[in-house]
Amino acid sequence: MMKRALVTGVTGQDGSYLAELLLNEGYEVYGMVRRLSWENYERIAAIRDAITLLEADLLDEYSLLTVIEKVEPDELYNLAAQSYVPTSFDQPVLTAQFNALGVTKLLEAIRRVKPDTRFYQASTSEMFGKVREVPQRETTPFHPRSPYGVAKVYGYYITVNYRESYGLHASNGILFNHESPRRGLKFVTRKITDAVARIKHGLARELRLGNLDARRDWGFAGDSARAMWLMLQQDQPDDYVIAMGETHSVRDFCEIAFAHVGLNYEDYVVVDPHFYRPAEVDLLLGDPGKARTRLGWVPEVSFADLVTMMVDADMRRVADERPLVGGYV
Ligand code: NAP
Ligand code: F7E
Repeated sequence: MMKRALVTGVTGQDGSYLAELLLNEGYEVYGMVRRLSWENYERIAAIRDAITLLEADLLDEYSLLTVIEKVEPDELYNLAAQSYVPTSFDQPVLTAQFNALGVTKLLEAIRRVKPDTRFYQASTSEMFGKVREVPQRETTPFHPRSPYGVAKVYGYYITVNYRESYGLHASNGILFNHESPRRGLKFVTRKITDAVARIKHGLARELRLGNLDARRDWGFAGDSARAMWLMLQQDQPDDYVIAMGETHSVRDFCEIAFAHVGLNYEDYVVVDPHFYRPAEVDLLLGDPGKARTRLGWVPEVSFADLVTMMVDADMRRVADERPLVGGYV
């Protein structure tokens, strides 16, 4: 019998890659979507007819119970979240309701309806925040720097707690930043590659950014989706850091992205304090050793290839004037 997987956040960047991977692995794929006044299925357009979409919301535990009763999933991947760090400073309560309590609601629904469901929680390197050691690994203490990070620490520990209390097969992927041509346009990588394309095509003159010295361990979202799936194929649930093991600054990203189309970023990038955060995460660098050894996970796309993949995709989109994927700046 085909395995059934339920993906929350299927309309997001990661959900779309994961749903594709699960289809390729032979799963019956169900995606949870919330009701919006306008369908935002751009990222899953290519697989829309191959998956089943069901409406529910992380805020509404009854809708989660109903979806789990209907699907009876073998695996549930919880990718739904308010995922933009600056918004978490403006909407701290809503962020906690989605990213913290939403996880409890899902775990509790699984416990009541189908406790043998394997559960993946989308945890994040933002939990390390003001980092206590470099590189960060599974044992590094957390020190989140935003309401987003704080809420995700709750999501992490409630997942560990349901594993320890009720024996659920529940795992945390502690994923470092991962990007793609499907990344939302407000995140810094996609903001840069979109601007490079618009500047190159004469549609924009400058790019306004915040802290150019922030450093991140950036990887490709398709590689990250494989890591999520691998975690749920293990006999025992556990927590894993997923990272490239390299760190680069926002400035480095700009330099490579502009240079790829023959431009010098210094001629176009303007630092604008409007994009500074109340508290910054200065440096992230992950140690993916455990994932490599235990899961056999190895990323296939390098940092440089990721940047050029994103620039090339935005160059094609801007040239074709295709509708934007991931929202509008
Ligand atoms: P994303 O593109 O922003 O997608 C978020 C998804 O969550 C969207 O499908 C969104 O639906 C859905 N969602 C938001 N609020 C919801 C609610 N109340 N009920 C139901 N669905 C809701 O994020 P992503 O980059 O794919 O990230 C996926 C997950 O990994 C998130 O939990 C994020 O926090 C975490 N994470 C991401 C990274 C990264 O670098 N990308 C790293 C570590 C962890 P709509 O389409 O309706 O808005
Ligand atoms: O910022 C700096 C900014 O918004 C990266 C989410 O997926 O990854 C993501 O969170 C860095 C920060 O991602 C601009 O200050 C400078 O230091 O692309 P970002 P993020 O905050 O790291 C983690 C792992 C998640 O879990 C989150 O869900 O870039 N930066 N100038 C800027 N950032 C933005 N957005 N815009 C700027 O103009």
